[in-house]
Amino acid sequence: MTTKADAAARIETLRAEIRHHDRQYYELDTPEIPDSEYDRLFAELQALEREHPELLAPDSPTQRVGGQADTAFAAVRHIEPMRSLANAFSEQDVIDFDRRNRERLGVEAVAYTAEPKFDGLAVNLRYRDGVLIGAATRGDGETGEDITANVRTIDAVPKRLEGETPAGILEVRGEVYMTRSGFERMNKLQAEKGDKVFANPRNAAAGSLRQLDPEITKARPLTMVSYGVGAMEGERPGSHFALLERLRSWGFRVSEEVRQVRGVDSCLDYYRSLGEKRDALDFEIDGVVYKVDSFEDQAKLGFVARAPRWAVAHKFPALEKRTTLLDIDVQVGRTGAITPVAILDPVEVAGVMVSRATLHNEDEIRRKDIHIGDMVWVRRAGDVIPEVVSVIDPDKRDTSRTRAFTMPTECPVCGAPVVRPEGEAVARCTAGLTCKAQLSASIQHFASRRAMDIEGLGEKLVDLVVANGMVGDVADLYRVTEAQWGELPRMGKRSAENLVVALERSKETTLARFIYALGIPGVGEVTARTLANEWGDLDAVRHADGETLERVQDVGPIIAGQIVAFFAEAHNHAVIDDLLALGIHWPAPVKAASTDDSLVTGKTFVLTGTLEAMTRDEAKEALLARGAKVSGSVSKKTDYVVAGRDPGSKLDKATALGVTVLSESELGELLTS
Ligand code: 5U1
Repeated sequence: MTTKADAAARIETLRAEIRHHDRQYYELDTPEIPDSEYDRLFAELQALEREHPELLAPDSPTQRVGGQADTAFAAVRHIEPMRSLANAFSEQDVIDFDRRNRERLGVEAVAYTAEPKFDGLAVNLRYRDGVLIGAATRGDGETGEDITANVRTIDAVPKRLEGETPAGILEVRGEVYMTRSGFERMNKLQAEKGDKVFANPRNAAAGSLRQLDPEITKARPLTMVSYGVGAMEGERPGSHFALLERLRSWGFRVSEEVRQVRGVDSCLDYYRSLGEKRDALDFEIDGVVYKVDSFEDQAKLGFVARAPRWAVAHKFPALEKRTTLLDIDVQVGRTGAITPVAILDPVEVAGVMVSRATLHNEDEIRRKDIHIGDMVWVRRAGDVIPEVVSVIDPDKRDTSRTRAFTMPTECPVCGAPVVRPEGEAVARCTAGLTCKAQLSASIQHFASRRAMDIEGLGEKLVDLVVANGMVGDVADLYRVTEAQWGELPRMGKRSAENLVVALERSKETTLARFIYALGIPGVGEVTARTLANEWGDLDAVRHADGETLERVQDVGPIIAGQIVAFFAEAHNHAVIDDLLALGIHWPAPVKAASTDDSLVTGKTFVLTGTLEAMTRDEAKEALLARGAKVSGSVSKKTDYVVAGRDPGSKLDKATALGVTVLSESELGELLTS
């Protein structure tokens, strides 16, 4: 037990720190520490106050729910307070939570609803007779900020409820968030315009919601998921799960991942299985919420201080960790872009060891005031490359042990001059494909899964064949013989055989994949597919002028210019002709000849469950190639839901909305019709 004097001093420090971070988080949308670090400070304060109850003060951050309402927006009092959740950081915490519930309710096993905890911004929507009349942030739990005008711009928020509309007042609670892909797109745009770049999707969502101009909010990719109600006139269903169903029927988005579970083992199974999916999801979740399902039981359990006894947030490992930045290396990419890479003291971030992280470019290093030797926050989220988010206490850095980074003036691989054109953020090696780093990266891109999909041709092998001069361009790959592959270090006879088969197989491709594989700067998968769909013919793309290209959807003057510049190089035409002569081919154009007549053109599909004959990606590609749209969620606008094995709740929703459900073989028939 700490002495009272020590505890009092530490409590004071912790309260001041937490207040500071509350302001940074809730009012300024610029948190300085990740949530996990905040949770740690908060838990330490709670533990000390428990140990020394005489030091508890009514204004301690532990005695209130969340942030303070800001002055920029009008204050709104919630009809029913918005509670926060107690946290569970370990399985034992969840076991204790369940034991307390069983004891208090006097039952053998408790039924829970388990759901993802979205990492967004909690909001309260107010409806009168089924019509949206207001929206507010959580604020301090009693009073929030009026963000009605901004929330109205979010498509996922129903402005008028569907179906059997509830009479009187209804408060709906949920989380406004930004998808990972939306966040990446938005940040890229912000950086291009020289505007504020956000550290993570949560900050981006918070910053977007608290704009004074709703037009700005409207342009941001925000969505909302609903997870409960506050005040509600009229009859309530008997359980939380049934309430979520009702919210769905009124047109709210409810997570597809919600499940009813019974007993603590099922809770923990749910946690593990969602944890495994976490990286693959297009949205960030920071844990799982278990709620006692029966409302009658919830009422029996009641509340303690700031949180209900009947619910707990079981947290996932943090996506941000602190470590030392040991050095900054530079990497040469496919287009010669020189990217500074942080070499880190290896640290485990949410189950993965991270020892390198991108620093994007020189300007980012200056903007974040990063020096070699600094202590930094590192973030790993989904499939995105880990990045250095910020420096910890830059004001306290020991300058005798840190140094600033300078961009090299010569390419570290080939020695050619590095130039950074006026007004551009990226510095480039000027040697083109004579630089082995650029050549190697181009070949890796060409061979990658979403391009020519040459199985077995990984980074190390490509580096090797480039380094020893066996391959001078992508077409040379098809000229290397099985015997030559087999002579390479660590390449057995079997691997060489398989590689030759994979190369042969890759010759049968699609036009979209081929265009993407060429690695034209600015032409990603989507643009490649659009070009292929629009024209269905490589020659049309090769010889198009900028003006014609700009007529294609999503192709602006910059990308059009990059395509024209690519095809202005005689060398690129020579490589393409060589590839075609080596036998690379694709089916005759679908769109140009017959897409307009295709049964799937213009229709919206949702794919759910496991498909047998093809992957979901392949089915999606086939549909997109025929002019269909593929969406991630079922709504009244969905034309078909394709249900594979274990289809989940999307199938239930399709049935409820009367959307046509197709089997995989029926999809196959549609695609070939
Ligand atoms: N999914 C989910 N997130 N979340 C956050 N449910 C949920 N419930 C909450 C909060 C703060 O609070 C109620 C249990 C009061």
